[in-house]
Amino acid sequence: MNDLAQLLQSAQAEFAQASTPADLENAKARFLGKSGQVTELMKGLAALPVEEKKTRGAEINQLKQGIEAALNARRQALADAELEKQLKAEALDVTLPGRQRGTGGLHPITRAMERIEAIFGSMGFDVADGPEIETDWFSFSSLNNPENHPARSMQDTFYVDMKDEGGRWFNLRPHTSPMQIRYAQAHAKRYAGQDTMPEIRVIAPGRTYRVDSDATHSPMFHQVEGLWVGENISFKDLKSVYLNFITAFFETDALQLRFRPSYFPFTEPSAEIDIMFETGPLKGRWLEVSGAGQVHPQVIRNMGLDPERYIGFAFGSGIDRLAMLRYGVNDLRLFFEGDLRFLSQFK
Ligand code: 2NL
Repeated sequence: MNDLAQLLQSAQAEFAQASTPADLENAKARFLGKSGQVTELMKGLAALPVEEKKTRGAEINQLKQGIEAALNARRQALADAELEKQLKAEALDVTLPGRQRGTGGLHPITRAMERIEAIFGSMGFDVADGPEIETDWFSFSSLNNPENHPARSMQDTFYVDMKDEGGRWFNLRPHTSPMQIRYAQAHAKRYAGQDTMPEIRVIAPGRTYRVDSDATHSPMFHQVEGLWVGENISFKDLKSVYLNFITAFFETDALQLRFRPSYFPFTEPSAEIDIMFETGPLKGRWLEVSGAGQVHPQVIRNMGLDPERYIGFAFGSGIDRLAMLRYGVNDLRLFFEGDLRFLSQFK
């Protein structure tokens, strides 16, 4: 093998050994650079006789081309390897499950409340909303509570460290009745002086507060009250409305309704409403679900209406209890702990 073929071989070997583009360019310089071996051979041509210069020059050129070809081939191979590495590093496993966008859900109490609003809405009831911090008058006096009634005591009602215009402490409303009094007052005012007034048909769902905390009582709980006042609204309307509500809420006709005599300062006569499922896990047990009654004449008067002309019924039900029965929840506290293992079951 002549010197030129050997040189080509060693160039190919060095190129093959270069594992990075920088190594390769250094190897190239050793052959084709300013004082590279091929360049030195070219310089040597000057000293040769003309004939030999021609053939030797052609041979060196051929060598140079061979080396450049080897160089380019190695450059391409290194670039390919680099690309391959990069693709591998950035590879997407399209068979992996995608990242899920977790979907939220409404709280079961909210769901129950929305169902209640929809059912009463279908019977023509409006929905009242109002403050959770109330005056003594709206929470107690307007509802005919006597001055010394135990509900007014610090043991039963939460008070706020602030007094109203009459010098009485504000309270955290212990029921949603104040919203109905406010609603009825606005209604009465709006139609005052007119011959006829549309009936008042409203429910008041919302948060309520009492000093009470155990397995079945939370200091913050939810209530829905209902009010229907007109010129001829009686207990039979209460019974049909409540039966319609409860069968729609529990999505069953297989239940019975029972009224038991009771007492509230704001209704007369008053009743407790019990229901009994005829099927299912609670079958045959009477469950207390509401208090109700005919609105007391003094309360009608406090709404700004004439009790000689207007009469109606009101009821108050615990939403938490209804939601427990509806969704099969056995501990009230689950609603208020915020445990996702519980909450995520409602979607
Ligand atoms: C109960 C008792 C009741 C009412 C609430 C009411 C509201 C107005 C006027 C008259 Cl504006 N009454 N509400 C009436 C009877 C009973 O709730 O034990 N609820 C859980």
